[in-house]
Amino acid sequence: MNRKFVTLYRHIIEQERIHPDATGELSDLLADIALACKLISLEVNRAGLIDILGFTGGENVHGEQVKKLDEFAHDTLVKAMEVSGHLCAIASEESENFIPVSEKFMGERPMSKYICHFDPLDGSSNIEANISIGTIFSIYKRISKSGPGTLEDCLQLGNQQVAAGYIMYGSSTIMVYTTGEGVHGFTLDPTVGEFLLYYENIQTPKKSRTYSINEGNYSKWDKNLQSYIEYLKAEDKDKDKPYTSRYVGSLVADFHRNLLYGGLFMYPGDKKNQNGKLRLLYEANPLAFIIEQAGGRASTGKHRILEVVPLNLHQKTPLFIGSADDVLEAEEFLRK
Ligand code: AHM
Ligand code: MG
Repeated sequence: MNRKFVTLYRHIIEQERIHPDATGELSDLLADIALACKLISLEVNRAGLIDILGFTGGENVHGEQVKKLDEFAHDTLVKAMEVSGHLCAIASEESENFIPVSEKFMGERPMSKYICHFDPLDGSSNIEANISIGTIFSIYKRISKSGPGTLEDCLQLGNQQVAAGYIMYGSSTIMVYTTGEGVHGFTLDPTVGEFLLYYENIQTPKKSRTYSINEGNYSKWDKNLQSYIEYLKAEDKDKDKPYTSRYVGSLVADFHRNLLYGGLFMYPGDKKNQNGKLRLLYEANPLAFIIEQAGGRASTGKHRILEVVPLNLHQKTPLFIGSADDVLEAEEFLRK
């Protein structure tokens, strides 16, 4: 297959054909996300120019209100996705409550059957330093029968996801997604405005020699985690140690590097924040679905992420995610 000519949309349609009962609605949603993220990508690229062009004072050159980028990303995703009529609710890290999609957009389709969760612009505090940031999304089928979606629709176990993915705005813009049939990666070719396939069926190495964690929090961790990190840093040729440390501080960038090369990303709970910093619905669940599809593992340190019961929309969770053998070893240390 000439990969140059496999666009994201063609790939999604080919995946859809694996399921004879598919209606095409999920494919539409993925295409809508891709469109929204092309717009976000343009805006992220322009972010560095905003100071130079001098429109930080609230208005841009067109006299329009300049929004913070994460707000822009949230609005763009909501607008792009609600018009399809396939969603009955949206939940976003940028919004306190979920957004029930109004009957207006459901139009002919009061049975709109999907829910979408997203973190519109993760790592946005890194923008000014030109560090890669990303959008993370996750799609579920509704539980309620009709009308606008409910909180119950939004609070489903991660193992109920039907699709998940992320877009990384880095040296190039890439999109990685799964619908439960492997993990596939695309690069945005800005000349034609298309995401083109660059990596089909990504499998992450079973064992790595890279760990990613904010070690500045060391003094707040429990003893078992401290000794696990010491263990990773100790010399042991037979175990391919010491491990190397890589931490961007931008989840999508850390996750993507570890997905391709192998690695263990950790954001644990600590004395101050028992459940760490990352959100179950917007960050942990979608990345857990992807890593499992790529042969890796995702855990709270004790339990499989995809089986954690969400009790509220912005619930946080400790996260240990990446190469399966490394996550297993971390779990062993934490149990001691
Ligand atoms: P955000 O959702 O406010 O952008 O925060 C999430 C980010 C992740 O991208 C990253 O992994 C983490 O925060 C880094 O946190 P820390 O600076 O505590 O290491
Ligand atoms: Mg985030």
